[in-house]
Amino acid sequence: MEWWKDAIIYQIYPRSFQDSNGDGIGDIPGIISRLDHLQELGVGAVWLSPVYPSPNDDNGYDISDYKDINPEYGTLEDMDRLILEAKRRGIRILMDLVINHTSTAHQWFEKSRRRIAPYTDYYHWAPAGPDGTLPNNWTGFFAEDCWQWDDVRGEYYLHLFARSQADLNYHCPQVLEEVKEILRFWLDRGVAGFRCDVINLLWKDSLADGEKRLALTGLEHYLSLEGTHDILRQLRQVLDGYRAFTVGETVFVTPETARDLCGPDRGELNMVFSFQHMECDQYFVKWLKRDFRPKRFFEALIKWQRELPWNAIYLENHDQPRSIPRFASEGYWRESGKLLATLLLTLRGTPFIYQGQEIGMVDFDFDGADQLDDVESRNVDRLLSACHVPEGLRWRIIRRTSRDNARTPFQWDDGPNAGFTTAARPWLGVNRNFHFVNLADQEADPDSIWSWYKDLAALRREREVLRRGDFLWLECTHRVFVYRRRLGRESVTVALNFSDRPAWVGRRGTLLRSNYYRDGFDGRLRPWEAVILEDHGN
Ligand code: ISL
Ligand code: CA
Repeated sequence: MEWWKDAIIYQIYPRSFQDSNGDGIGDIPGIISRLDHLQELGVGAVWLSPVYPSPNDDNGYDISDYKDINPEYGTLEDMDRLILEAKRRGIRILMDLVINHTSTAHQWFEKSRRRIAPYTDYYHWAPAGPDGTLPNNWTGFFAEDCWQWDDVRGEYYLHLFARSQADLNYHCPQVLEEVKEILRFWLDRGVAGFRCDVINLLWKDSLADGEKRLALTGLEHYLSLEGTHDILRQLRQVLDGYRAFTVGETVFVTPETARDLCGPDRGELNMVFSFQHMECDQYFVKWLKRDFRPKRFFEALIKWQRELPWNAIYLENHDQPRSIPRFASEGYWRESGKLLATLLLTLRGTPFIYQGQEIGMVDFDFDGADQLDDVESRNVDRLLSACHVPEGLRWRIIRRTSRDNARTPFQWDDGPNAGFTTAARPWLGVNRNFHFVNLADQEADPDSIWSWYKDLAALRREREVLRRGDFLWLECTHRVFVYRRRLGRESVTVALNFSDRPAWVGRRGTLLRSNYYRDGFDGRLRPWEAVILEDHGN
């Protein structure tokens, strides 16, 4: 049963969801206490960003033990309780599987750096280059070198991400066996599957120099290689025993390369998170002007809708700025939140809602760099400052790109710290707009973004055409996107106006939904209006 074709999946960033014990850090008991919220929203599964023990250099994406829970978040018993309590509400739990790298605090790394068998080759170790330089010319994802010298071993190790995230070496066969064990460990506890972090980078074919590029030199030595496909097929054999689900986070994929990773005949992943539609907003550093191009965004979506039979649909996650200021307009905050919800929940594929998206949370309102936590932002800040970029400019760049934008605590109500924690200070600042943007207010308001999400989730459950129907685009201009979903004789049209001005579209039909009050639809869309129409005569 492909349950994931009918479900909406909700991403939780555990550190920022709900604190239960007043230490300012979200935790698993906190998540359990909020399961009713997720059930009300109508989600079928929850993906938890990492909850494993971790030094938190990259907030849990640096794992030091794959078979335990970070004491900050709770215990294995709490996790078991979460799985059970979620199941009682018809919600599955997905874990984040981060197997491209481990934390350097993992005991595998401790043993590997001491050359203790069988761990000696668990990581990519290399001596200095001939003239005492780094082993190769690769560059990493986080604005730092991707080689780090280790005194204990007397060699460098590879880290494509932060210095404390050492890349695992899949040329060493034990590594994959360890990963299979990890899968079984969690699947036996009742987890329904995994979101697989940067999963198309696992296999490095060699450590030879890469072709020089502006960013990520060395990419051709590890991007979506056959070795990775082979690993995924081996993991699939374990997963199949549990009928488990996987979504891969896959960087720099095209529909063609994505199909190789998640095509139904491939026996690898069930779907992937691709990035092309997310790259349709460019910031011109020179003018620092946001330049989101709706047409390119629609075209990217259309391309992926057409070329893959099924895929993951998302507009937000813990690495990206919030979607309302990014793709729509804070000036039309409510309309924009609903418009983006309409897009997310009516495209073909499995929609992923990121925590806070359902109440229209927006980017952080920090006052300065000292309030940042994200390792990437801090590295970028250091790099720009080394290049003598003035502070004001640095700050503007970081504000627009920082991953902390999406990581501020969930805004539950308008009490202290938005109901996230009873601590005086949460681990990351709460957005001061929580007085206007919070769940409690929106629950009381049938016209809120939250109510709209619930309503559309229900509509999607009722109308199979919205889940399983074909996708056909009808209009795609620099601000208007119109498409049709069709299943047998059922047909529904969605029309979206991504602009502050009214727009005309050449479609009619019975109005099912609009994010404005109106009786019928005459073809004229108001600013940031989204309508869903029932088509006739098909
Ligand atoms: O977030 C990014 C840029 O701002 C991406 O390049 C991101 O680093 C990439 O998508 C990989 O992300 C995943 O792996 C990282 C982790 O920091 C991210 O949070 C995770 O989603 C390393 O594990
Ligand atoms: Ca806590």
